[in-house]
Amino acid sequence: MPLAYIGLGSNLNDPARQIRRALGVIATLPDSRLLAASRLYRSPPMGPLDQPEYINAVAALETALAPRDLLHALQAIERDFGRVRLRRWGERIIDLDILAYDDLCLESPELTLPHPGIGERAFVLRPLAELVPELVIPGLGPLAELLAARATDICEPLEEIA
Ligand code: A4P
Ligand code: MG
Repeated sequence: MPLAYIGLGSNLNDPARQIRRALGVIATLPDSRLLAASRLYRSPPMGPLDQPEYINAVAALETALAPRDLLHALQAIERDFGRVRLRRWGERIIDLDILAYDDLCLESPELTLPHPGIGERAFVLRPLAELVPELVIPGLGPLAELLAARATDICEPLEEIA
């Protein structure tokens, strides 16, 4: 089965709770199996600075859903959570992005794979590296190298493992 990585982000209405809830729903997607989820990470907002900090996580999902079907399933979850689009890169109750889907490289109006910007975002790279440190992102290169270039960006686990 294809393997997809899903990026989760939230900065409204108890973001940590929203991320955990969303992981619970992702685990129930048809023809799919949630293999792993990263810890929750906090980071300052990218984009407008007058918004709360974000909580992010990454999930690894084995799925028989085609990429567009997976996107639509994730968008349905966003709608169920009551997500309203306020402004670009603005606050949101939940954001579910397909970071990568197998080795697929795709550029269409609806879906770009890997997700654009993934290579510059510590809040994506760090949780992803927790799950698959050896990952090579199609078209971008080794995750470890991308992460090294972002070493000074603030993005820390909510709770360090004791
Ligand atoms: N789309 C294309 N490719 C994909 C993909 N691989 N996965 C299209 C998901 N969607 C994809 O997305 C807009 C359109 O992208 C969708 O209709 C889909 O067809 P959206 O989530 O509805 O809009 P958006 O999120 O407001 O826009 P954008 O530019 O995608 O925002 P980002 O890039 O998701 O950034 N700061 C921190 N610290 N942490 C964050 O998680 N997130 C954002 C949002 C801003 N700042 C942040 C964070
Ligand atoms: Mg999005």
